[in-house]
Amino acid sequence: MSEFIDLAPEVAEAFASGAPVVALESTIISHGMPYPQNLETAQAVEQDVRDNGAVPATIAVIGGRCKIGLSPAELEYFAKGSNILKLSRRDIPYAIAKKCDGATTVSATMILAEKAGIKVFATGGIGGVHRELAISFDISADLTELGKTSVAVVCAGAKAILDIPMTLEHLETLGVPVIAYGTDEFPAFYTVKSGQKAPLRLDTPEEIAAFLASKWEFGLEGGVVIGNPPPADKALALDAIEHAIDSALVEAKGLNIHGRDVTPFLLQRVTQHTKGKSLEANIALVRNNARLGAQIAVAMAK
Ligand code: PSU
Ligand code: MN
Repeated sequence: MSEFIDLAPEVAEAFASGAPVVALESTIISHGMPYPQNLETAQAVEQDVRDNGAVPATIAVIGGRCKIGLSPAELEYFAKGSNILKLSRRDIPYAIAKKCDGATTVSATMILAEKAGIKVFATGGIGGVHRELAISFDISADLTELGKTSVAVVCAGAKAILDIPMTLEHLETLGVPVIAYGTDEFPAFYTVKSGQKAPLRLDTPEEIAAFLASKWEFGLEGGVVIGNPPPADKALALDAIEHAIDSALVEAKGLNIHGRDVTPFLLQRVTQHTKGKSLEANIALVRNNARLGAQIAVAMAK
């Protein structure tokens, strides 16, 4: 194990006994949801992983140490904390050298999960190609990471704040398999449908485990996107979310929000515009992804 990494006791035990482990990210806690829903969700998600036979490892950087698994007090700190950096790949060395506290995005969580030997990671949604790419040139570092780091990311697709067709095109260019779970369509986070057919479809955790084994045992490095549709009873209809997204995008432009602040800003505004309905959907889908992530990790351990 790298000298920069600390394993939580529960995770160290899981490694020692060969028990399945699922990585979880911390940006969704610190920058993706408001308090206290973020804390309740982070705790529920960890329990969902346990209830499905795996051990949760929420990943973050504390005082420059890369933490694989957080204690309940650390989880609370990330939910309440205000001076917590948002870390993607480029920011990790800064956080380590300056002994900062940082929440890991999908890209940074994938890196630390891979270094710790964790193959499955569950989150809400991945970053992607932003709308009006030609103006902002904003493509999430998550996509580049998926192109090279061998971790499976269970998510509810990409949010409709993004350009989903361009995101799928870019993932193809990067050689990243995109699998829809139990459906033909790539999910769009808040909504079950995105209007885009997923490139691949698999229907059971065992099929996904076999897919991952074929990819990595053959030496085809890089990540995999597993798009798990949000639970139907909490998912939103497209017309319920479209207006909220459009308003949030206009506001972001007016306020000249850019770089790493764009996604947290849009998420926060969409939550306000939908009067919390999008947050409810967000919580339900993260938990749904944690359950599937655990089932995949269990199938891989067999
Ligand atoms: N999707 C969510 N909530 C989040 C994020 C995505 O539903 O909090 C976070 C993830 O950590 C993702 C990051 O990796 O946003 C992408 O940020 P950016 O668009 O700046 O690359
Ligand atoms: Mn960006």
